[in-house]
Amino acid sequence: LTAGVIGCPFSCRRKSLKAEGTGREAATHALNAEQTGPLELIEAGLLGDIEALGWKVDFAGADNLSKSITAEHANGSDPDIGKLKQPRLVSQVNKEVAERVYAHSSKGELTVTLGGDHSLAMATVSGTFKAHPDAALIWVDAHACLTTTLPEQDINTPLTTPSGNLHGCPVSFLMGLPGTSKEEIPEFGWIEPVLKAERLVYIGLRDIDEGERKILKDNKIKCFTMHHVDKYGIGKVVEMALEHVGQDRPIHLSFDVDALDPTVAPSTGTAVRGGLSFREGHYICEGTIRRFEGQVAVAETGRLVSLDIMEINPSIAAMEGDVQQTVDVGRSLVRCALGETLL
Ligand code: DIR
Ligand code: MN
Ligand code: MN
Ligand code: MN
Repeated sequence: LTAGVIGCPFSCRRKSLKAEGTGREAATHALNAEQTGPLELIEAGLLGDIEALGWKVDFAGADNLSKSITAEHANGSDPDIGKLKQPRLVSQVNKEVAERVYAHSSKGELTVTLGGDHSLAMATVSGTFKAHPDAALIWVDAHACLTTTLPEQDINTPLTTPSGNLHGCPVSFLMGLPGTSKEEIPEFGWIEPVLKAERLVYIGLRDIDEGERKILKDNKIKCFTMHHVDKYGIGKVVEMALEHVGQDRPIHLSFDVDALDPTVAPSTGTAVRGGLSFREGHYICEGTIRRFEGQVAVAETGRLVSLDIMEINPSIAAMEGDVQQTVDVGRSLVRCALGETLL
């Protein structure tokens, strides 16, 4: 078994690009200063963790997106499209990462992508679904990451998000929702709408805007919000989620650490109170209770083909120890998804 590990220290937020000086080096520096999550995970020993679980690791480096992260983008020549910030940069980085994910996936490897920004799911889902067209996506997040399409929006820029941050809308692009077509936004024309509504299930949602609520309802997308986690318990929620997407599909698990409660994962950009506990987050990834009737988690299905651990941001810390805690959680989520707690 081989795990292809991709680290992408990357932010969709413009402030990350305000570097001292000019040139690619400055741009890369600025990004890394804001988004060293993957680097910290690697330095903490994640690759050794994975190998200790019996995997062979194919890792190409956590900071070598040199082709995409260019000085040109750092110096303001990437004007907004509608509300979207840094659209060309985000698109280019994702296009490159998508190729890498596909390269691993098409060899039959499990791909682990470390973020960095959750807009990277454009890449990870595109690459994974190209290799596994019948896959299902389990999206663990406080947020739905669906764009809103407002009728009053400028006709040239139908895509809008309240924040303009592209981490708020990767799922829309992957589903091909109105406003995301090649004609409407050619800058993202490489993204194929590979994701069908019935192959997507959310766990952990608790911060949904009105436009997203409508998209979720109109498309009958299965959601297990924090309300459902409280009501049914995480074992039942994961069981129902897997049942919903179908028994034999390959699974892509996209895990935004802001799905966890901020007391569990504090170093993240858009923390929301009332999230998953440490154990609930790990339960989704692992398979410790496979002897319980019917209740299985993602890893123990043996169908996990792609894992994203996203939005670990070591530049955010209110208290000493926050970064360490968040990096440790990310690391143990990966371990659990790769079988650590399987007997
Ligand atoms: C917020 C945050 N809805 C936005 N989205 C996040 O910026 O559009 N998704 N953080 O995970
Ligand atoms: Mn982000
Ligand atoms: Mn989120
Ligand atoms: Mn997210």
